[in-house]
Amino acid sequence: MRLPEAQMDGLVGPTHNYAGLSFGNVASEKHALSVSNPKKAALEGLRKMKFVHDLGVPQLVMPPQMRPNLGMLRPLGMESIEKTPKELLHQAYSASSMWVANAATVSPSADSEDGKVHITPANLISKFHRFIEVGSTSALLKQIFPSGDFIHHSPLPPHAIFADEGAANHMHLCKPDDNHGTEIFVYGGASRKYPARQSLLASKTIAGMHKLKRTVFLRQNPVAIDAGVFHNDVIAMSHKNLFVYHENAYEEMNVQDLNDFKLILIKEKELSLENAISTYFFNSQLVSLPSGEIVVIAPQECEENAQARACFTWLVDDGHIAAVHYLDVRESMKNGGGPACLRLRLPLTPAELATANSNLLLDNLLFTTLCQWIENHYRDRIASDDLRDPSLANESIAAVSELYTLLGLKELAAHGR
Ligand code: SUG
Repeated sequence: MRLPEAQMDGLVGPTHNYAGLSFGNVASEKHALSVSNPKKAALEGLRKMKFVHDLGVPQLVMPPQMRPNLGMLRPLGMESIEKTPKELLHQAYSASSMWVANAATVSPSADSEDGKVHITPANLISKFHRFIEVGSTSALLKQIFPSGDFIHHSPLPPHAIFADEGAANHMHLCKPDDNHGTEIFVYGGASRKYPARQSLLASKTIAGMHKLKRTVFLRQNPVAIDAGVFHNDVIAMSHKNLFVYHENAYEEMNVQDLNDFKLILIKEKELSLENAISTYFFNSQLVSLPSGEIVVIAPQECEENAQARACFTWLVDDGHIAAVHYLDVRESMKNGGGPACLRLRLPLTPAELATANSNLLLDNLLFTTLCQWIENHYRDRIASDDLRDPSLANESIAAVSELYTLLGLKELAAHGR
């Protein structure tokens, strides 16, 4: 029996809504201004965490950030929710910190010359509603991993040349029994339609800061970006020595660099780019069980799509994965966030994991407590006009404040940008 790679999920916050803020993310654009259900969203995410915990995988909870982000609004002269322009309100209210695959790039100690775990919070420069997560994310990560085994870097400078979206564009491949491996960084190609959200300079700078021994840099295929692949984790999935990717994922790929690993190419005729994006097949979450077997947690949408279901069936039949579990995270999916977007992988040794803030480690008691907290505080509908309602602001801030106390975390309300 071994310790599987730990997972940390972002708990969906009480202001989860559909504001159409992410140009290039087709689900976010499609559902812009529709009515959200924050209670359902938070419970879906929490049930996924419980499912992973029940598989025997260590599961941590990353709490939501305080929204609306008054620390961002006040210096801009916005003293009242009623008078704040709608487009700014949408930014201030976004619960986007739930997608912790964009929180940071994490490199395991085995990959680094100094034998430390390196963490660089993403600067999220491409979208303003995400950029305002960065201060609180950095502070939270330090509270979650306070030990000297972890090196917390500052986010890269907030400029487009350093555009960085964290683990969603980063993969770590290694042998099944050895964390020492190769880190793959994926950066944007020259898209004609949508902006690329990760720059090569950002990826190379992080690789240098993390003192990585073995790296590979892959350029995204602009055809994929233009079809709606705004992050690598929408077109490839990986875990341990397994790397599954779509034919149209990269501009070119030197497979010699990845000879040590099991590369599985999914062809366009097996799963069209369109179906890959609509089902979020590649945003499935691969996890190892204590037995060493790899299982996958896939969005429910994959079970309902013949091509995606068939691809999973052959991955199981050919012995690459032991089982596929389809879970419903539809509220998050409607904003372009699947099972893998909701989690940050923590490839830690047992000793390193033991130093993490244990208040955030999910167990049956914390699960029940969080379910109750959600039931007590969350609305089951938020429409765009509700963002003007000061009582939504007050109740959301009170709820998150209560949660921080409950989890023994320092209040982060003061963090603006
Ligand atoms: O940054 N959606 C997120 C989804 C992030 C998905 N993460 C990964 N692929 N790892 C984004 O585009 C939409 C919010 C809105 O429109 O209200 C949003 O931010």
